[in-house]
Amino acid sequence: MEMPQVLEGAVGVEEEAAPPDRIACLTALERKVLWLSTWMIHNANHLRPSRDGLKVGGHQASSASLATLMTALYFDVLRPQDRIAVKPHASPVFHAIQYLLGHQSREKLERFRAFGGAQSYPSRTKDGETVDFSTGSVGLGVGMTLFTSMAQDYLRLKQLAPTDAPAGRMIALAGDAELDEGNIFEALLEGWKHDVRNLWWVIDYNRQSLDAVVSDRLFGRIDAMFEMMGWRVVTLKYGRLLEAAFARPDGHHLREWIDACPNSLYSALVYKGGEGWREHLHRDLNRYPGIRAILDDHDDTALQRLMTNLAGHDMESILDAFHGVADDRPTCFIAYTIKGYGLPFAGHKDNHAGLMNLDQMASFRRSMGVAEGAEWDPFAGLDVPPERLSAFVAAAPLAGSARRWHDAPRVAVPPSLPTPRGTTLSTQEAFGRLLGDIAAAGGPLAERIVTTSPDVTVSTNLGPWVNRRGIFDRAERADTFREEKVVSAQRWAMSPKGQHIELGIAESNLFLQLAALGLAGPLFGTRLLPIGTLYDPFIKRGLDVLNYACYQDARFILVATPSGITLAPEGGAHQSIGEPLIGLAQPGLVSFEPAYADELAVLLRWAFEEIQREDGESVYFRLSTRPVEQPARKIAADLAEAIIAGAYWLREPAEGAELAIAYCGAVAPEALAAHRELAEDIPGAGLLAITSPDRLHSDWLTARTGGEMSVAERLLARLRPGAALVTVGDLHPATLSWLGAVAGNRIVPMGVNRFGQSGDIPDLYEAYHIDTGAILDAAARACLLVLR
Ligand SMILES: Cc1ncc(C[n+]2csc(CCOP(=O)(O)OP(=O)(O)O)c2C)c(N)n1
Ligand SMILES: [Mg+2]
Repeated sequence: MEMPQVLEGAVGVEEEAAPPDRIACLTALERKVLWLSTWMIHNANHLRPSRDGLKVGGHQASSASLATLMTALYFDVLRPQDRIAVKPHASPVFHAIQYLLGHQSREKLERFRAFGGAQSYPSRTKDGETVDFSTGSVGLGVGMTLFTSMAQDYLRLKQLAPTDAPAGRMIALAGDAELDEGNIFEALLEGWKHDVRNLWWVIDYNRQSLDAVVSDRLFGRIDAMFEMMGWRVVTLKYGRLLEAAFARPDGHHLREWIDACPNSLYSALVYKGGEGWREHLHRDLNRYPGIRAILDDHDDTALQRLMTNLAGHDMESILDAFHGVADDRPTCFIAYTIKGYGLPFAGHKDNHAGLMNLDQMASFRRSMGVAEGAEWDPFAGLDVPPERLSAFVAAAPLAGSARRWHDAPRVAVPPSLPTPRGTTLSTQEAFGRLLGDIAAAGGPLAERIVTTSPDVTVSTNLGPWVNRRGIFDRAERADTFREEKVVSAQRWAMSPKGQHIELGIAESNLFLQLAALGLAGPLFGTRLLPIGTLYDPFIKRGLDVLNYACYQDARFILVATPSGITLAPEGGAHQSIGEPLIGLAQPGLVSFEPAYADELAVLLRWAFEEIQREDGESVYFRLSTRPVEQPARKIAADLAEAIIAGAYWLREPAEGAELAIAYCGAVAPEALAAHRELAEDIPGAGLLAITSPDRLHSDWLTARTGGEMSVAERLLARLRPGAALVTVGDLHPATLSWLGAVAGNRIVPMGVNRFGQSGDIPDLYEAYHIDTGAILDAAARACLLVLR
């Protein structure tokens, strides 16, 4: 059999080279994709023995809804450079398609939702290369495609990615209820501001969410909204059967009837089938002879097929729509579909978690022509010969290789970064200067750093960097204030050369942008070193998105500043408390809270390496605006190592000391003062500088299971067993209180666990008991505990 020739990447060429039986092959594959996805879920729930009594789940109805669209995309439309985010609960369809493409094993399908098997929701880190973007938290995969398209533009406009091949299209397959998520609208607006291109959002418009049928009023607005943002909207409403019926005499009455049919009635009738349609059409349209003729021509089965013939299940309509778009304008396809299409619970409002029972599955299997025992066979029961189908699949542009990720060369990082000069500095100031110096020095590191911030560029001290490196835009845009000779400390000209992406105030967008930039290596073959800045308390605004970015192993540096009640006059609404616990608990993110500029210089350099290490993580710096007197010292290699490991003795304790104070971050001056006073009564007391509660903690956990001594244990071993330990920081006390369990020290954890308020640092530190006096009191209490 002759292999059809498919040329990669050239718009419109696929049409010419397409084999004549393309529709037959695709329709057959669609049947198989529906079958396999349904069977995979059935197998997981009914045939695999359960050891814990839990329902396994899976989404047969949500999968059926996308079977046609995904078949069209994966076997015909997508090119290797396109990247796709799949609606989370269509994961079974995705795995079935990868299986047919030869990129997924039968074992993994049999173990769908089991340990080591195909994942419930497509996961980059667990399912591997076939997945471009992880999904799961609805709305985020959709937004992710938009920011990845911006990342692609960033690279291409700077010639950092090859421009001889066409740009990839960033494609999201979205459930209609995903559009309720606010992050979608935030992303849309940002995308419009940045003139985003090469973006397709395909909306699986089945008019059902998890709980119910969605509001009729909603979609009247959706297309207008996309158009307002400069998108092309392609509505795929009726399939060819229905269009043919509408073209018959009186057919327009049928169209008007369906157009006016409320979502909930349409869904209910889909569920009821031919008889239900007949009853309603008879009641409402019987006066038209043409409609009576249509009803007479269709038995119940044919009438159900006709009335459910929406364009999102009509292969030819879908292919026409996708191939009809040849430019880079962002395009929203609103594809009318049916949730559970082809399955017995199609259209039922409660079908989201519905699973076919054994009898339903048996009759579905027979209707699919699949013999018992041939359930996993890739091409059994189809009306196109298997060898023809396998040749067709082999010719799909995505069939060639399972490799979807690029190897991106590492960016060289200098052995050290110069410590910002100054006797009194805040860590935020130090950060600004460090980046400013990197910008001035130039070279490979400076070329690959890209910064981004949600409207807090200046107030998080990115100014020195931006002044040297400029703001990114697809077009050149002048700095009007500068041209008009109005004095300003900030240069604000924009161009494709710029290396700062300025976002509007939407923390969710910041984290999606960081996720996209942080995947530039595997997605586009060129590593970027993204740095995002925001105020520490607003991490929580974007927290699910930060988690999403980490879940798919995107690599970036997050600089959160200002932080804590140390922000003093700004007041409680801007003062963060629990964020260090996020730093401690968030997988894929390592956090630091240094006190001094020289520590930050060591850590920032390390972070540029860490985010490039194969099993590295993203890095979160919690910084402060408080000017702090800097230690006069040169950092030797062993001290640098300790700073990175999370702690070092700023004042060494005497061997077997009775007491130590352990501090983290901006309270360093109070801790030093308290230590100085204590030294008179307890001469051997130690002062432990903690740069990363997170690193110390995770090292302690690892060491406990490995039987080795952890960094924290080694440090605390200097003290007498059971010695008193006071921990203090402008952070929730639980961040450090676990230290008491490391070596059995009597601990008094201090920190902030109430909302902050306006004030100056002396007033606030006193009111929240993290001032010198409070540390001394705590030390006294801790010593009493030891004596008791
Ligand atoms: C952020 C978030 N909240 C809630 C859920 C639970 N959830 C999963 S699917 C879904 C509704 C899906 O409706 P739709 O997007 O229309 O997809 P359909 O199943 O209709 O294809 C919900 C609420 C989730 N996955 N993510
Ligand atoms: Mg839906």
